[in-house]
Amino acid sequence: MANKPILHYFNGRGRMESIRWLLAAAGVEFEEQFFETKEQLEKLRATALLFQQVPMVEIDGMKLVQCRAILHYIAEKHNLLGKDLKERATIIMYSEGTMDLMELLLMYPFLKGEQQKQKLDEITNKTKNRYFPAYEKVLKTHGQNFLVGNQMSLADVQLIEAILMVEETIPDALSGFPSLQAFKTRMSNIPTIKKFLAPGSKRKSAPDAKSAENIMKIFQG
Ligand code: GSH
Repeated sequence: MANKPILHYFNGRGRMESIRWLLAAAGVEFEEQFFETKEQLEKLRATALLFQQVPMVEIDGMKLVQCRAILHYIAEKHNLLGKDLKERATIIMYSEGTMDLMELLLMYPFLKGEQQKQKLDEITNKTKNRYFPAYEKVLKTHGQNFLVGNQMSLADVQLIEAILMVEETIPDALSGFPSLQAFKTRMSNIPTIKKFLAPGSKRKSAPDAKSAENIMKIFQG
C-alpha cells in the first residue's frame, strides 16, 4: 500500500488547512509532523524546504512546497480537477477566488485593535459584495450541485472551507445567498466531509490569542 502523505507544518490552520481539507474530502489518510519551535523550523528549512517556506508535503516520493502546486497535484490525482482543460481552468479560477478570500482571513487572528477592525470591515465587504455573490450566481445559473461539471472538485472543497471560515467571523454571512446555503448543507453531508467536520478529525481551529503568539514566535526572525 502506498505511504500516507506526511504534512509538515505547525499545529494550526494557516496555509496547510486547505490541503488537509482536500485530502480529507478525497478520503485520503495523512500523517502530520508539527514543528513547535523556531529551531525545529530551521532544521526543516536546512534539509527539506526548497524556498525555506512551509507548507511542505511528502507525497509519492516528492517533497512538495507551494500550496497551489500541492493542491493541484492532490486534486489531479484524485479526479478533483475537472475532465478537460476548460473545466480545469474554471476550477482553478474559482479556487483562486476562495484562496484570495481565505488569505484575508488568515491574518485576521494575528491582528489587534484598529488593524483587526479594519481587516474585519474588508472581509465583510469583500465576502458580501465580491466573493459570495460570484459563487451564488454560478450555482444559481446552472442549478447543479457543484460549481463545475456537476461533480465535486477542488473548487467546491475550497468554497465550503471558506464559507465555514467566514461564518466563524461573520455569523450571518450567508444570509441573502440561498444557493450557497443549500451548497453548504449538501457539501457538509458528503461522507468524507462529514467525517472531517466531526470532532476528533485533523481539522484545525482558528488560533486563539495564545497560539497566535506562539506561531508568531516560530516565524519571527
Ligand atoms: N507561496 C507560498 C505557498 O503558497 O506555499 C507561501 C508560503 C508561506 O508564506 N509560508 C509561510 C512561511 O513559511 C508560513 S504559512 N513563512 C516564512 C518565510 O516566508 O520565510
